[in-house]
Amino acid sequence: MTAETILVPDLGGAETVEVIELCVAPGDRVELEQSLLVLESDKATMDVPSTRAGIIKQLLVKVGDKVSEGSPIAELDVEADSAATAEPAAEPAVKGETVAQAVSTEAAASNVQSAQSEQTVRVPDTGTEEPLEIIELSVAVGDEIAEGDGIVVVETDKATMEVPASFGGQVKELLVKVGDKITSGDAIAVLVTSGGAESPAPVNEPTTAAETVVAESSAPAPAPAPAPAPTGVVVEQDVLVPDTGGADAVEVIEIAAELGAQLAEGNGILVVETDKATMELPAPFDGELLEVLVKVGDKVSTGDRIARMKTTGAGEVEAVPAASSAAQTPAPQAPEPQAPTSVESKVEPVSAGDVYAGPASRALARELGVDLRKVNGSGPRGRILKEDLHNYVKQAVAKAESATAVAASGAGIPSIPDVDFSKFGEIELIPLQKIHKLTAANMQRSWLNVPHVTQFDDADITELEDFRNSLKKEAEKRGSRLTPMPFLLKACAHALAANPEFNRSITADGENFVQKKYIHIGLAVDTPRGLVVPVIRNVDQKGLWQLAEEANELAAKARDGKLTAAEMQGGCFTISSLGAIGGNGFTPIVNAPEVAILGVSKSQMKPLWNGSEFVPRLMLPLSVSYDHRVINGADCGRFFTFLVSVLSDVRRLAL
Ligand code: CAO
Repeated sequence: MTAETILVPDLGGAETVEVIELCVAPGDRVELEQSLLVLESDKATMDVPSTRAGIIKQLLVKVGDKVSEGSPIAELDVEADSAATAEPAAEPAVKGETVAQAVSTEAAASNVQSAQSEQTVRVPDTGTEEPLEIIELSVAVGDEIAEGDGIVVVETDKATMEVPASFGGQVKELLVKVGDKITSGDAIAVLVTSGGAESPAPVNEPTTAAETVVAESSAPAPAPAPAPAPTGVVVEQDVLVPDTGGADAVEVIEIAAELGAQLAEGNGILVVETDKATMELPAPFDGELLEVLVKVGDKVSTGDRIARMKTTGAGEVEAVPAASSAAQTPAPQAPEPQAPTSVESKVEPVSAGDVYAGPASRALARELGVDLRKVNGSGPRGRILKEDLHNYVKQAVAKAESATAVAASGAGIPSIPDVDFSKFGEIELIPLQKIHKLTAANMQRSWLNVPHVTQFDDADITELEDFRNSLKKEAEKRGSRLTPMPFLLKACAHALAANPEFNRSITADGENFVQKKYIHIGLAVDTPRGLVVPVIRNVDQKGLWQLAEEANELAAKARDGKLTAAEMQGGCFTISSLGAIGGNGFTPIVNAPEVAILGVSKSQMKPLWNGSEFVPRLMLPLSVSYDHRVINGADCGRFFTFLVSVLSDVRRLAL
């Protein structure tokens, strides 16, 4: 492995550009040409691809940094083979610093054809008298290294460079350590070379020029501004494609301005894209956009006509004919530029022009078939990042799945619109736990499928509470708690037995009722993870103490997240009690395919007319929601009256 430093390539004239996106992280393996980061000038975004395959050792820049040509951006661990084959192209469009030249040797004259010999590796001419700091030792004593393998890595304020061996051998001794400063001619290591090795090159005549790795880019250069119209002249001028930096036939991917728009110099007219960069072709002067001569998908090259604009000068000179040769003449021949003063700079981009994304994101969008205009960008100034696309696709898939579920249930309702709440203030996204998602899906399914009706009534539980309080001590002795819940369970079991239509389900095809001959009742339990409904079996066959124990045990298991799936299945009816929390009443949602549910609110002492006077009675507000496909209002009236009568006279529980 050798360390290579990737530098910022030729920026086509731009001085400093901003790093707006990092596409890789330390530890990532990158392939040749894979994008490392995205740079942005005021005119273009540009991917910087890797010119080596290897592993990212270190990123030397972060988002927001300003870089210019030659700035180091990343260090790569490159396998020797990869480094050897990944020399820059014959005519790299980049310039970069030269990594330390090849290592030389003291044993220049010695012939090592057959015998083993020790040779000292020295620092070659570094091109500077400044000492260079060693930041890394690339080899250890005992390592067999080949010609070209790095021995140490040194660093200047501009670049990190590797000092490679100009001959192979075994490292016998390292003469330097991290932090040492070295200059040309310093001894850095002793190698044992074996027979057959080539004679090393003499000092100061390096044999290997290990060039710094630089990123190559075909990003078009920013557009040179053609000459504007002379003062006082109304001119219709053609807008030409500026020097694209060698990239021929670049594709028009967006029309960024509307016909008739008053453009200020620099406002984008088109967006073009190469495989490496996306660039706006700006208006070269202030004026009105008369015509766009290309469409999305067209290929354009330097000098092609892309639009016509009208500029308005301040003076009173007659208009120059449209598309005259003078209008197309480049700057040097044109009259002295003077910006018209009367033209307002205002761009009304068409929808496609709103898209702000780099080439990597655009390529990914094409691959995924995503319309970028629908994606919210989370990057600087709303730029669309790759992760925005991934999130968009995830949401789209989730929506499609829930739409399928809704369609499958026959509802076909429109979905609630997706709102960007961050527009209105600070927000935080809290991912739904599985249990929340399940509850949401179950509730929605029930709400959409079951025609709900809810009835309300109050049960006089004065005597029930007297009885319960009288049993509290005994409950303590048994190590139990006796709340109103076991009484409610028992009363519901009686009411279900007496009103069998409440102990039914309807088959999915709507053809049959399923009459259950058992009475299993679910108990809605509020837990930190969400709502769960454990089921107590054969409630009709159990006494109050046993029901109290089972309810407490299942509620505790639910809160600890220890319920098994089996413990939450098989319910015929559900009790949802908010009695310990408060409220006068609520409309619970039927836990389908059950057909009814009891809602319990907080008991309250109320004045009750007994025929001759008002007496204080403890009243328990109850509600029953039911599936009107299975149960009629009169059925519920009977069920409810029965339930209330049992709760109001606990002796009836014994019947
Ligand atoms: N009125 C007044 N007090 C009540 C009451 C009521 N209706 N129901 C219970 N209480 C009292 C209890 O008696 C107990 O007080 P004491 O210890 O003095 O007797 C206290 O409130 C706490 O009761 P609890 O909540 O611990 O026990 P519970 O058996 O009544 O309820 C359970 C158990 C699991 C149902 C409950 O803890 C729970 O999770 N409720 C929330 C269910 C829910 O979220 N439903 C909504 C679902 S959406 O449709």
